[in-house]
Amino acid sequence: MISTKLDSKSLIALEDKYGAHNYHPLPVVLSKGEGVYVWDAEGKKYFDFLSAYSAVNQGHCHPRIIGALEEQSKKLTLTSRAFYNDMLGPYEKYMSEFFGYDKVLPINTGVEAVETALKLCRKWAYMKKGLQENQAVILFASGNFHGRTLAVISGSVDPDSRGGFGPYLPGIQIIDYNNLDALKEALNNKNVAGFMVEPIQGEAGVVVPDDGYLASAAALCKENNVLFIADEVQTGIARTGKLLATCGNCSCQHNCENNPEIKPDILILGKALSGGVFPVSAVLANDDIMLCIKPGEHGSTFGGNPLACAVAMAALDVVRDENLAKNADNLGQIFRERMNGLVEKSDLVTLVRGKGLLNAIVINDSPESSTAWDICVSLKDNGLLAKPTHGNIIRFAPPLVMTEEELHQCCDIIEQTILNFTS
Ligand code: IF1
Repeated sequence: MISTKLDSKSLIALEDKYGAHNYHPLPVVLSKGEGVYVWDAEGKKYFDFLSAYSAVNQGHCHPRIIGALEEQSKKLTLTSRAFYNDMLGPYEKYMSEFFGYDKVLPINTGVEAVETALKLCRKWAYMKKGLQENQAVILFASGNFHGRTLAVISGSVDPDSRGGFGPYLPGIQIIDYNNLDALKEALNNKNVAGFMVEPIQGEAGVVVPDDGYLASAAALCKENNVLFIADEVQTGIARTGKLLATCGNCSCQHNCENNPEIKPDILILGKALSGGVFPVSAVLANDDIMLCIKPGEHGSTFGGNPLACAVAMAALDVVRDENLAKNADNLGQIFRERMNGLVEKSDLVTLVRGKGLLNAIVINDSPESSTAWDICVSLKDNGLLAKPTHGNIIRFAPPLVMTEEELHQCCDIIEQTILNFTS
């Protein structure tokens, strides 16, 4: 076990001096995690209500996932795709069956999977839809977050993510999120090849679209021979109370009857696909789309490595065997009920929204104020870690292995912190 003897203050000073300043973390230094808990360098215990941005859905250091990691790491970790390996085929079969697609393209980080989907969509547009070379347009929704590469920030409207990094990639058009008229209008352009969308926008502050928006958007795309591309990097793998937020046609056993069938033409997964152990992402599609990319046209040194295959299968086994979608659904309802109670009692909280265990509360102050940040610092002092987004919104996304009793304990902490909060 690696043990640093430094205290939190010195560890923060090290990051400040030697690390690039591309983050502004909450002042807490974590050194251990187990299930729904993390511990700081001084040994103080916290409930984790961020789950590494929904990567740790299965809880920290899940023994089954770590077991798979340990076992495989002693056997074979990386071959590159220059050779076959004995884990990739079984993993690809597992993934395709688990999510109901013909094929999977394995890659590493979320944003690489998004890039893969964009490339696949463009290729399909030229090979199958018959667009003229270099003419393809992919629609993005305003308020989106799909990662940090140049292609992806070219489709962002967030000045922090985008500003100062130009020139931007052409062939991207941004339309209003949750607005079917905007989509219809954009689809008049025959060069549109795809629509990239998050089923719930995480970074925008857990923005849940109207019921029926996703299904209608998918139907409009189909009518216009445009690929409906779902970025489920954050919403996928049981986070929103179903295996997928677009669930309706996959092989999961969860209750999807309130959801009309939405089957994305391209499905993008990441984060919790590895239970947060290391980066594992994937793009799924059927043959007519996936086979548009040929040998040599796309890939990555680490994509599909045997270690990732072992870890991801264990991570998905846990989601299925521990019924994490159902648990997220149940606990999410309790959480929103409790937070709605708080909205009644406190002038500081105006709204709670979300699905499953992807939720946010809106703080009654301007996005420029430091109130939400200060509340998160108080929450930390009271033993619960969460992070503000877009100034006055606090996102709450605990690991999905939480028990009902633990959730009530957490709601008590949130309630007490907010009722006692004075700026
Ligand atoms: C950071 C937010 C979450 C994502 C969706 C792709 C990616 C992400 C829907 C890229 C990544 C992360 C990255 C992290 C902050 C974070 C985030 F607050 F910015 F919006 F989760 F809510 N699609 N989201 O949410 O995946 O390449 O990072 O593996 O600091 O950038 P990645």
